[in-house]
Amino acid sequence: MSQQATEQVYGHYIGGEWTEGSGDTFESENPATGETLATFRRGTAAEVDRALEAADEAFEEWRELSYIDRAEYLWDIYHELRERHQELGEIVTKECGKEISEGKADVTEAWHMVEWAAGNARHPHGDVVPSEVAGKDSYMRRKPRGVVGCITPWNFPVAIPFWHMAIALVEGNTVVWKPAEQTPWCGQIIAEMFEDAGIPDGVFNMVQGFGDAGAAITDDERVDTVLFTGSAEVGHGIADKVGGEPGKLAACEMGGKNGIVVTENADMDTAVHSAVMSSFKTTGQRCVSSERLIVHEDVYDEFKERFVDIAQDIAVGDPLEESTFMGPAIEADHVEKIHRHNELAREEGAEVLVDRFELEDSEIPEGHEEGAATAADGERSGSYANGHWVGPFVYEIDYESDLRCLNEECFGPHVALLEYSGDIEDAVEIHNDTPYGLAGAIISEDYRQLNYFRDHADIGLAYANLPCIGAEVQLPFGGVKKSGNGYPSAREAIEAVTERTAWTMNNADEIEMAQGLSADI
Ligand code: UN1
Repeated sequence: MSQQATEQVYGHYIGGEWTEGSGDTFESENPATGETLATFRRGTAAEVDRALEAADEAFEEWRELSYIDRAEYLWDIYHELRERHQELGEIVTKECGKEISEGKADVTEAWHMVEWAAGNARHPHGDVVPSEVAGKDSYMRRKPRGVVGCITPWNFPVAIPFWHMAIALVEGNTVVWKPAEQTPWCGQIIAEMFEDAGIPDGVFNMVQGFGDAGAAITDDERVDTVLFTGSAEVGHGIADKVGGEPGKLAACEMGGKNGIVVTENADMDTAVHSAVMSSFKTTGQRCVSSERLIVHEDVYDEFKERFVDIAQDIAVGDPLEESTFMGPAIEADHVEKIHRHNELAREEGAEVLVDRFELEDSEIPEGHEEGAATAADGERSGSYANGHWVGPFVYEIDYESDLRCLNEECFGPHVALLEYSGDIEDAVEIHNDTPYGLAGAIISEDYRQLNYFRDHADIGLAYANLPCIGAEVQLPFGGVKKSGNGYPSAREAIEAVTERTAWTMNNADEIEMAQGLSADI
């Protein structure tokens, strides 16, 4: 599949073959223009069943290959991702609305993960463990768990599928993957890459579709591990259901209500820059985006003035233009959701500092045809008129523990400024006061404050003097509290997709037991 939309209806990749299946059609839409990119088939329980059967059947042979042979297929994909960087970056941008440097970074992150997982195939995969008994050797060996179900989100439509699948496959599992329903085009392209790499039939399977197809995967007894990245609502359902079944395992990474602490001795340039990046990149639609800025009273006014100035002017626009900072929101329903969060903050007493939720017509990108942007009757026209545009919403509010606006994730360019007084302990108390615990940052020149934050912030990803977005693939990516239930990426994902065997071998002629246990009969 290329850059051009076609009349074709795209289906699923199951057992090494393309199939349309029996489901209804749905469309992939460009969130900046509302235009249809391509048409796809919705996966039904029947397609999921065939995909699971294919994955189950393929497992026995796939697991017998060496790690290095399995990784070979991924190296092919690694090269393809690199060669098609620009093209794929543009496709990511067209399908999920991220501005182009982010679209390309998504592809870069994908090949980084493939490189990490495939390179890992040349590392020993276990441990040598000493024995109490001189004649014995003990090892911890890993073996694949079997069929891994992967459910991935739209905001990283190329990178996150590889977080899950590259690791699962190199470790010897087979995969059934459902891409997000908002980004099926990226799903189609990734499936074509696996096909081109010649991966054996049934080892990799892709079923397009919605939540019902996802549930058909996660609920099936043939699935041994579920790797999920997405909303807390869906992730908790999966964690409860799958985690509750003996022998099954779920590693889920979910949302956040991430905070940045700016202390009294922060460097202001670093503070403002980090907060802007964390709050507005990807239009606030990263699970690691910040929605709370917790700022010391001594620097509050200066920080507020500078942050608000930038939020007021930040370039929302055509995501294919390099000068754009924020593209559109993903879809109309999401615009509604962001609106509800903005209104909730107002109802709870927010002092609104920036409200660009409804962009002026003049702020909507002009489209490439003549006379675009605003027609004479005041209605928007032009190719971007139907985009899902939203701008920054910044408010200040007196911190109170149970305000919903400070506890519920918006997943948009919606951010609260909270003024604190006192010490780092007071800031961290506010920082930790949400049900989530994914990412956060501290901006401070005092190493004691940095260390305190590192040790006491209830989060999985903590940054010092940096934005709280942009983690590298070799780090564990996951959180605590409502944000996490396992880590579906990097080294920790290996734990989720492998079983451990403690293998103890006797090298002596006699049997000698540990713990002084008598071996006499
Ligand atoms: C997400 O927001 O869903 O750390 C993933 C980052 C990226 C991954 C974000 N590497 O910002």
